[in-house]
Amino acid sequence: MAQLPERMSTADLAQVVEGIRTTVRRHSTRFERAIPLIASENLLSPYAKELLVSDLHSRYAEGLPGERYYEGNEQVDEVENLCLDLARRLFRCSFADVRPTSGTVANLAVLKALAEPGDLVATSRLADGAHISSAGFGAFGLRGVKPLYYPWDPERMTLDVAKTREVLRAVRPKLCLFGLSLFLFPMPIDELRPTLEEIGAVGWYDGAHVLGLIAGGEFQDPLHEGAQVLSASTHKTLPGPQHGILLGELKSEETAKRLQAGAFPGVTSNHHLNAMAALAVSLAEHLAFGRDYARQVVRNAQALAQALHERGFDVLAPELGFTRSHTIAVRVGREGGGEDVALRLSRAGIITNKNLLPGDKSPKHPQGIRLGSPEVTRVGMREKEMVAIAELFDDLLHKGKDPAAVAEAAWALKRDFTTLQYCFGAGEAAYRYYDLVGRDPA
Ligand code: DSN
Repeated sequence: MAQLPERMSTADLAQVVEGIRTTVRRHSTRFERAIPLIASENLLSPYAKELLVSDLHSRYAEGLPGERYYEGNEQVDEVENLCLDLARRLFRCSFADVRPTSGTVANLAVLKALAEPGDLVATSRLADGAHISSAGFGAFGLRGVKPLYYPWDPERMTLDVAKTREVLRAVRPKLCLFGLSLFLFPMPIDELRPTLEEIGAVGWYDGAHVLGLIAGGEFQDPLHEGAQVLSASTHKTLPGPQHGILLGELKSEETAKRLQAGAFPGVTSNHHLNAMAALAVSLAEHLAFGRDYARQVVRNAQALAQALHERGFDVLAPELGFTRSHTIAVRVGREGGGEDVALRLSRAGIITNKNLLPGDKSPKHPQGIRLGSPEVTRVGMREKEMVAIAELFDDLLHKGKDPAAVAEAAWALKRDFTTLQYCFGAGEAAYRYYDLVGRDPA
């Protein structure tokens, strides 16, 4: 770990700044040369990225458009009203709030608005794929609500509908959270809708991972299947800035007001106006290109899963076609376990993460890795390249090929895929991983 001396001159600090810039350049070049398969990451379009470093970054605008606590917000209001309109249009819904600054903050806003400390909130277990918001050490704990876990069907990698109905009827939670971070298949909300109505529970969907697929018509449509509110981050399969969003088909004006108050002043002050403006661009781009993008994301995930399966990898849910989303899960106990395999892949230029799978006890030593297709699709890769990526896995993890040689082969594959697709300006403003900060001189 870098250690700074206790006393530092201005010249020393200037050197520190240069060092930070160099390190970030090295990071950018590393990612340009790598095969990034983190299911929750994506690349921001040039026009959206430009707005992240605009003057908006320096400003405040608390409250709603037209009802601010600061002056100078006329243009901010114009952009935010557009952003809200684009969000409602893209998700075919009547309510949007684009002020949460992340997915977890959006989840906190929902918990603040729709639950009280001590309430039971139905959700999934972390080992079954839930986000850390559902944990006692996460947003649930912060709001003081208690998780009621859905019975899980590990074969189908989704909740067990019949048993869930029984549990919901017996316990009657007032809020039921659907949505996962290991999100392979749609959640059976439409099947549970009558039960939610019977017990008077609000259906809440965390759509962070699959937001761009929902918008692109490639996954389920939770707000029209029985969920009233959808919370999400905006930078996964929806390739926007790191930000958050609330969407809804709400049953009352009062719920809308509670959610807005949950967002501000509940869990935000300023809402990162630069990111909000970048989100507006990303929503417009997804309206234009999202259907094609979402379709290819799912096809690529399925092609990668199939190619890995054919090479002897234990990809989950083969009878169900492995996945209906951007994500696949691979049990890698035979290859050394999730922690070891993710590290070895990273040294060979393939970026993944270790992941809990059903039955796992230790988050540090899980059996699985999670792979996602959002970023490789964004740079134009298709099914053929997914097969080539599976070959790299096989070479490294089954045939014992040298990691440095695999990393070279990864860059040879990636070299033709370093510009962005599915956005405005893709051709003219050729996107590069190192665009604003420059290239690693090494
Ligand atoms: N940490 C993200 C993920 O990788 O799924 C969710 O916030």
